[in-house]
Amino acid sequence: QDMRDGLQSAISNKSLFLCYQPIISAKNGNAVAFEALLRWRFSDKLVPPTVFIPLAEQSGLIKEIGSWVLHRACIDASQWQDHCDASVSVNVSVMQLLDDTFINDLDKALLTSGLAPDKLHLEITESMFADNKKKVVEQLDAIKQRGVEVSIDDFGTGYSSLSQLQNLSFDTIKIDRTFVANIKQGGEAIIRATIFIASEFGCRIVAEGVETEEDAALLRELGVEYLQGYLYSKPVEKEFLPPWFGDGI
Ligand code: G
Ligand code: G
Ligand code: MN
Ligand code: NA
Repeated sequence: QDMRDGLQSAISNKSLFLCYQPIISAKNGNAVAFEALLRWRFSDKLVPPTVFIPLAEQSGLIKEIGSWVLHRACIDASQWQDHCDASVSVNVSVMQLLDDTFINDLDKALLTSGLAPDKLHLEITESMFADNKKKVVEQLDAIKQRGVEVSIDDFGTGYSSLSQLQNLSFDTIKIDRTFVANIKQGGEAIIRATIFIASEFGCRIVAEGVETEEDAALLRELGVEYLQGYLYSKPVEKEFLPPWFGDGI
């Protein structure tokens, strides 16, 4: 309850902030995008998003918080466009996506920031298709109409079947970090299969949770084009991002 009250005033008292983690081209090491990851400072501690995002969803605050994230991320990205072409990748929860105000909010964020729509990627999880498939597809169509890109996050961990994913236009598949973590214990087969699916669907592939040079070398050999993980950088506030010069994707 205490935490819920805190979250209620988190936007106005500026205790929410975004960190960014680079997504790197396996070819040349440039940053092609930065994933925005939300952080909340509550009574001098950082509450993990795995705790406060569900809380925000239960209380309906996710609308307001999600809208803040979208606007902040678009403004930050439009500022780094001055020296770097990298896109920004924003996580969107299912409740947020399905809300009637979402598309309107998206338009506002693009308009006020001046960010080119193709520099914005929205990350959704495949488990979103479990219920409400029709409404999810409608929203994704509206997003795509605006030229904004869609990534499937945590691929392979959700409950969707491949048949649910067909006919959906998405641009990027993100291989979940659990498969990278056990790449030597069966993960490799899943990664190979995912790369095949991505090429059939004509979309890009990002591997998450790349922690060692060995992981990176293996993934590169398998044909993964984009890499993300602690090897390159932890999520950090934008002031602390190393000055990668992105080509953009
Ligand atoms: O950032 P990690 O550092 O702890 O993120 C944990 C989880 O929280 C991830 O699944 C991530 O997708 C989710 N998350 C982080 N930031 C956001 C956000 O802005 N919105 C939503 N909906 N989820 C987020
Ligand atoms: O679900 P999503 O993919 O949005 O979550 C991203 C989460 O993964 C964040 O919590 C982020 O801090 C974390 N993360 C990013 N890179 C690494 C990594 O190399 N190793 C581990 N263990 N976690 C990572
Ligand atoms: Mn993500
Ligand atoms: Na993920």
